[in-house]
Amino acid sequence: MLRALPGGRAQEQEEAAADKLALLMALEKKALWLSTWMIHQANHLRPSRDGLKVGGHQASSASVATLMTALYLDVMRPQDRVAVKPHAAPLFHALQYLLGNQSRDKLERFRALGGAQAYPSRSKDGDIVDFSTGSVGLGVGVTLFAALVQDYLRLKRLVPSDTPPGRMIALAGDAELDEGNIFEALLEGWKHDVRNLWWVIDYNRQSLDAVVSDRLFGRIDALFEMFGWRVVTLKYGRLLQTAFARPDGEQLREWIDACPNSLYSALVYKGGEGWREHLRRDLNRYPGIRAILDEHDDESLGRLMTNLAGHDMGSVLDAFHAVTDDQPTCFIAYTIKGYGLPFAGHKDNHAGLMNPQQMASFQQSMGVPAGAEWERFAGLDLPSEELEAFLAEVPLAAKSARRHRPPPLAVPAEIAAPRGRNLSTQEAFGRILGSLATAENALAGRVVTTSPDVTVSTNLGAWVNRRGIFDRAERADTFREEKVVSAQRWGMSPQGQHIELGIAESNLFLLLAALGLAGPMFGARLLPIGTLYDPFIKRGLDALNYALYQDARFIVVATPSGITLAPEGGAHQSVLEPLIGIAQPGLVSFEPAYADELAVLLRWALEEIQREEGESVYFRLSTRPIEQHGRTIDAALGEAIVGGAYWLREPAPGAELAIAYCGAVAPEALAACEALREDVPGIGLLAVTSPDRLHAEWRAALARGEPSRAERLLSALRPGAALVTVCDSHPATLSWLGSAAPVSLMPLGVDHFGQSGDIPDLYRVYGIDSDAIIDAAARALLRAAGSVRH
Ligand SMILES: Cc1ncc(C[n+]2csc(CCOP(=O)(O)OP(=O)(O)O)c2C)c(N)n1
Ligand SMILES: [Mg+2]
Repeated sequence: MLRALPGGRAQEQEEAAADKLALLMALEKKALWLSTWMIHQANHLRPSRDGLKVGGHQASSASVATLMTALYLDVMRPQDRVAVKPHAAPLFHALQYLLGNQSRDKLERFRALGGAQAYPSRSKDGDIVDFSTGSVGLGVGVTLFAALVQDYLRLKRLVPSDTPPGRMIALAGDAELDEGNIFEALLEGWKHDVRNLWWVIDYNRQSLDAVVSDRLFGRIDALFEMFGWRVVTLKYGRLLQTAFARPDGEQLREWIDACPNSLYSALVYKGGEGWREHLRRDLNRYPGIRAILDEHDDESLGRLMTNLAGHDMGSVLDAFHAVTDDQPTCFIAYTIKGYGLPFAGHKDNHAGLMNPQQMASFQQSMGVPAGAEWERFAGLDLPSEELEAFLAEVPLAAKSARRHRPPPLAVPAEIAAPRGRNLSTQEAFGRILGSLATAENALAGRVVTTSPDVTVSTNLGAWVNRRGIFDRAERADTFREEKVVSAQRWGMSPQGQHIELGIAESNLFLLLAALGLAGPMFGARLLPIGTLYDPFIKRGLDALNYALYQDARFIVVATPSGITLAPEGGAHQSVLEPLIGIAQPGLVSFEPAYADELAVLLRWALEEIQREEGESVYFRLSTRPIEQHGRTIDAALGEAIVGGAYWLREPAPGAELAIAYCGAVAPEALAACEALREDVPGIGLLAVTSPDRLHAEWRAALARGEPSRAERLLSALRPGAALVTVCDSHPATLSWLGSAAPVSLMPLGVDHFGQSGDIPDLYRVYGIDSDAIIDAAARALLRAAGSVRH
């Protein structure tokens, strides 16, 4: 809605609105052209070297052309942040090109190396992208958590709170609403009373394979309303509304309302003739309808019948501008997939590409002369200067940083290791955070913890007792007020530094994504630490991958883990997670055995997640108390712990045998080492704190042609010596060490489902107790001897 001009000059106001509408419609037309052309030239004009279709989504882009043009070129303000429907990337790039933020060169290299990305990417496309998207549903979900993070920062005054908040906007495909993560997020958002959230659903009634079920959207609006959202439905454009207002127009509205999605889509594709045939058959008895049919030729009838509000710039602008408060709002915008293109409405159009003939006639209809395909205003009826002036005034073009780069927060030189004879890494973690909670430094003020209903059982209790739970409102701890004794103090307030989530690991990782982007997104760094049970990483794995793909920075503490969680049994046991730690890009993983190692590593992690080229960090911890060393860690040992491995028992030069262990099986490895020392006096015991770091460094060193850390460590043994590896996870976690050095390796570990038991029984059954290590050592020694002979 345009603001009233001084003096209430209604006519001028109307004229200005009409001018703006004309400009936006012209630019929408251009964005549609550019997105279509970008895909066309990538597929048809760029020489193919591999025989692969390049792809790109012309139909999906066309479907959101009006909505996105309205948002990017008029509605959005600099502080708003957007997750764009992944397959609308070409249209997104086109709009950024019109705004002068995207180069022609990148558009020409759409989907080629170094060019504009297939799906909007924060890290590859740069500052223009707020949230990466690609895995449908996750981009929608993350906006909700970003809204929560924005509130967290504003309520704590970590960012200015006297400027208006940004709206977190998701442009969602309708089929994205089949993804469960959206509903998990909705529920969580409702609990946290999220604000300033817009989800714009491109309701084109088509997914990839098919036309979406009619029944789905009969319920969607009620569902959003149930969660406190405002629902704005943009159904019919102005042409259709005018037709409905004519005699018998109501019949036409009822006919369209009742028209099944698949028939509507098919008729969109068939065009005027198809509409006429059906309307004649069903509504010919109404004179008003007959008049409408007579007045329209096929082309204009097609235009009328496809005049949905999601393609009607005036309706779209009115709907967006009418929302001025912070209530979460869902816009259900009726659109047509492929609108304005020859395959509009065709159910197979998702990956469809216009062929060269279709493209030639589209180019002609767009009035774009040959050779002027990339010109920003070619073929538009309005003067270039006017278009240029308009674009320069677009709110989003205002020179304010889209991406912030706040400096790192200082991390203390040392974090004290918790004391105690027997400690588990999980308890050590809880105690380290507990003492951090008492620290009055800037760092502690930026730590934010979160957990999906396992806060207490992952040992965050001490931290939460001190730092409190975050809530928009002050809420007393009822149990405390009622004097019910409990170790947990769960007072809630805007000052709280723990965000408690319901049990949904996908939400945990989406929240970590949003928290981990607080610095670049809102200008204030947070140091997020999320806890969960190790096996349930898999439950949120795509969201974790999604968070890391966009370079969000956080610490994940996963505990308990492995079969070491013993009585908890097979359903809770984790096996392959250390391999995720090794293989997952953007994530460094550690599995320390001792409390002092964890203290060194947590300190390092707080720095790592703030480093420009750093990564997020995953700790795999355990509830098993093990005897501690009572040692002091000097700089060299600290460096080795961070590097991934050190000799807990140094081997004699040229030793015949060593054991390498990782994590909670340290006592078994130590016991086996002591038992074997009688027969093999030079035996070494290698403590591996990070198979991931060790593996990565091994590859990097190989590429440089230098000896790797693993190789240097193992070179203390004689070439061909025996090495037993043992871990409470899949044996492949460590078995690669057999390639890093000339050893005869025997890998122990767990490679099938666990069961309830105690540690001695389970370690025996799964072959990772000290007897198993001793047996494996004997076999490895025999093999090693054999390999020397031959
Ligand atoms: C998690 C996930 N599963 C599958 C896909 C493959 N995929 C890409 S788009 C799409 C259909 C999307 O339909 P909709 O959201 O309605 O988008 P539109 O109709 O606007 O193209 C599918 C299944 C994906 N990108 N992500
Ligand atoms: Mg769709």
